[in-house]
Amino acid sequence: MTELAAVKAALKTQAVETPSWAYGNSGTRFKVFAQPGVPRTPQEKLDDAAQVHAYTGAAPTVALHIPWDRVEDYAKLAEYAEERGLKLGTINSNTFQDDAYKLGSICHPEAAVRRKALDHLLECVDIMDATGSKDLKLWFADGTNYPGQDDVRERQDRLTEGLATVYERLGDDQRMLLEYKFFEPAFYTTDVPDWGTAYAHCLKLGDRAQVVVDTGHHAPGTNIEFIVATLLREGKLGGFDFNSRFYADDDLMVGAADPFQLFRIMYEVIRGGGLTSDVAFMLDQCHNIEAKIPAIIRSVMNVQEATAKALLVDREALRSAQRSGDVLEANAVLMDAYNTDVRPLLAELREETGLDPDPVAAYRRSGWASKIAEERVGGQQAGWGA
Ligand code: LRH
Ligand code: MN
Ligand code: MN
Repeated sequence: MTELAAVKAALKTQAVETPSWAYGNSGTRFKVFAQPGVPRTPQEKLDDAAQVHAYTGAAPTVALHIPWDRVEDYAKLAEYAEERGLKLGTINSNTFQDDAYKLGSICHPEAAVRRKALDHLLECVDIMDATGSKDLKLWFADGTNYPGQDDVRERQDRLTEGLATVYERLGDDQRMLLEYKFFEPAFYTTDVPDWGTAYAHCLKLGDRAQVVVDTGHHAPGTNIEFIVATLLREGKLGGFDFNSRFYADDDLMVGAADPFQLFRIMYEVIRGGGLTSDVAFMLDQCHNIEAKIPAIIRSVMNVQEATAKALLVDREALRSAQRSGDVLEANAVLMDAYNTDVRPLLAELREETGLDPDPVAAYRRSGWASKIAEERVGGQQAGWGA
């Protein structure tokens, strides 16, 4: 295989999971700007996700968030997805929007609240059994706002206990993906604030517990690619929640704020064998002011572009520059790949697989946006308040 053919072959295998909540209305705590035609049901979110997959050919799975995507019959929802060429992906738990969770969920000081949270997490595994989902993604809003508010160590003990119970409930082919976030909604301590804490818990739990890197969940200046490289070395990188941040957990389109960072991350993924393993590439985004479906298409393309550039790194040349201590040359090799315009390559790849070379333009021409604007009245808010 020529080098370019190998790059193309690798790109063809990459799948990006889209989140159901990105299709619904969303906003900040100041205002939700409703858009015409947004889905009213989980089924309609899947209809939109099918559009993204139809034009990119690279978004075959959709993540659900429970209870935002609550339905009577999850097996039926999985069938609905399959009829549209999709599969249901990661099940995301939600232990952050009930009044009971004011002081936390599985780290809450009261046993009754911990039990409620645990029951929800166990229900999420039941849902996975029904949908055929392989991954359970856990993110906890747990933490404290004031020094002394609760015992930080005891909260870790409660977390350990709760996670172990969920882990034991998992099937042999199911994984638990633990997500960290450095702050928000808690401002003083967060119970899973960083990759180290998540890693320590996952290590204790076992092989089927891995860490999720949400790219928006780090302090400014954090070297995320180093975290990625480390987790991959340890066999503990479960996947990504991709998005962009300028200031906090902005949930903007992946690759929009810092495409170079995304390239560096993808380089470490490829370097560590993560493209051919079971690292999950998921989006976790909200499209507050831009049209949602084309933004999600754009996001999938951004991941593909960063991946293509990372695949184009001349690894031989890089290694030889690194070994001979040629700092400038090593950096130049990396930058050469980053500065390559991979759009023609990706367009060619799409044409080879029977897709339109320009997925956003093809979607715009399709008339789907005006069809749903006409047909759907009273679209659902993504998550918050849903
Ligand atoms: C938390 C988070 C987590 C949630 C999602 C809606 O900030 O990143 O992944 O499930 O947002
Ligand atoms: Mn996330
Ligand atoms: Mn987030």
